[in-house]
Amino acid sequence: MFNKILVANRGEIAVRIIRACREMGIKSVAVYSEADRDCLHTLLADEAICIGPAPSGKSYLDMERIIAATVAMKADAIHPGFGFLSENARFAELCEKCNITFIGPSADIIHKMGNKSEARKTMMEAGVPVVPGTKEPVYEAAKGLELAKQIGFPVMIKASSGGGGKGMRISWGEEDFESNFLNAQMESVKGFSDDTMYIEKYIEKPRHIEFQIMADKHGNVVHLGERDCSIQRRHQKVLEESPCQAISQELREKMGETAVRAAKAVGYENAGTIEFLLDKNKNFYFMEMNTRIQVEHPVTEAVTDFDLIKEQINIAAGRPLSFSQKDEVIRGHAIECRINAEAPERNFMPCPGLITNVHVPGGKGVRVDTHIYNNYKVPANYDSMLLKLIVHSKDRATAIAKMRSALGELVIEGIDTNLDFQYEILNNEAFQEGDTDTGFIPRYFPEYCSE
Ligand code: MV4
Repeated sequence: MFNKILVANRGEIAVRIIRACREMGIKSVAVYSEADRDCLHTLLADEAICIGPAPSGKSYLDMERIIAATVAMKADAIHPGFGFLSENARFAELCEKCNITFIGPSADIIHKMGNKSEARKTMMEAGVPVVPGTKEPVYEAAKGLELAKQIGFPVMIKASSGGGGKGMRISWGEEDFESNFLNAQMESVKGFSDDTMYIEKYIEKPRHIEFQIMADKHGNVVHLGERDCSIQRRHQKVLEESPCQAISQELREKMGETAVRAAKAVGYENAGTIEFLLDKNKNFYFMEMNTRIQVEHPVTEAVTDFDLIKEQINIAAGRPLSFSQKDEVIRGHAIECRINAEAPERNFMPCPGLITNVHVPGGKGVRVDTHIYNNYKVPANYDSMLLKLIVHSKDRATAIAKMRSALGELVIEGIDTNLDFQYEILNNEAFQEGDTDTGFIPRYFPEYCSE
């Protein structure tokens, strides 16, 4: 087992990883920027080292500084968390070269799954259902139009290096294809220096369903059920839950088996997520694979009772998974609400600043993952997520009741948050009936969705 792990991240996920290390008897090292001297992860770790100024590019995204800190602090492994360097294949490779264990999959797999059209092709060849569309990359609008006509309109034009909706456009017919293709491609060239595109049939009102995968070095690959992440605003998840109301046990087993097949097809190792679109007729299609632990992992922890961060560390150290597929029991229902420092009424503008008072809810089945505390000053340099509130109860209705009660207890003063917006989602009748898809927020909260 590792002696010391460097946590190459900040905020609540760094705190989450430090806690897992402490419980496992592993020493933890926090890295922090000059803006994060007072952040909870810096204070909570066994040791901490400043890696540079506030801008991420000069601290949390600076590979050389993080490797140097790891060597200086004599840590034997790095946990990258999510965001920052977590899906950077060059960073994973650099760790490998420096004899530092990267807690995650190999650089090779990160690279392969980071290219969406290549991932799509790999999955097609493995017999994993993908959205009907192109198999080979597309570079020219004229060629794209020809293929789009074969697929049938409407189509979704996507950038191979895309993500978070960047480099993605809908085309409703031949007339608007060329301009949308060129716009999506231009965005991709600007954002990712890559003009590689692919085209899919447009799926109307899909649900975003993702399966949690865990794979060890001994060939064991297990899925831990799904999360429904359909409640999103501009490709940012707002609320996640497990299980999904629309998925029967039979469909869960089929999708889960498919997710395991997808992971096995690439020789996956460590924690990963297979994203599917689920259409109105319950057809499911592979979308992307995320090669990191995700923000919403506590939802899966609640319904399975496994500690995914500890499993990640065990896997990286060569230990076998602590459970097998037959141990997978989904118990009850879990919901996570992301609480951000932002002003919904001002187009969700980030609102950093001094938190003058915090009170967190508690009680059975209530979990709070956060790095904030009284008199903590939220820096303007990073993501606006402050806190994750996760509830677990015997069924969806009681979980919703618990979440409404917990949100009612949560107090964050001094800065604006989306707390009231979360409350409105939970009070929405369609949400309460489980009638959700990726169009939920624009449909029921159009006033919050001005472009
Ligand atoms: C789609 C789609 C419909 N049809 N692909 C959005 C982000 C990127 N990861 C994929 N996305 C979508 N791809 C086809 N062929 C609809 C979306 C989509 C979406 C997906 C998941 C969660 C929220 C979404 C919001 C709008 C559109």
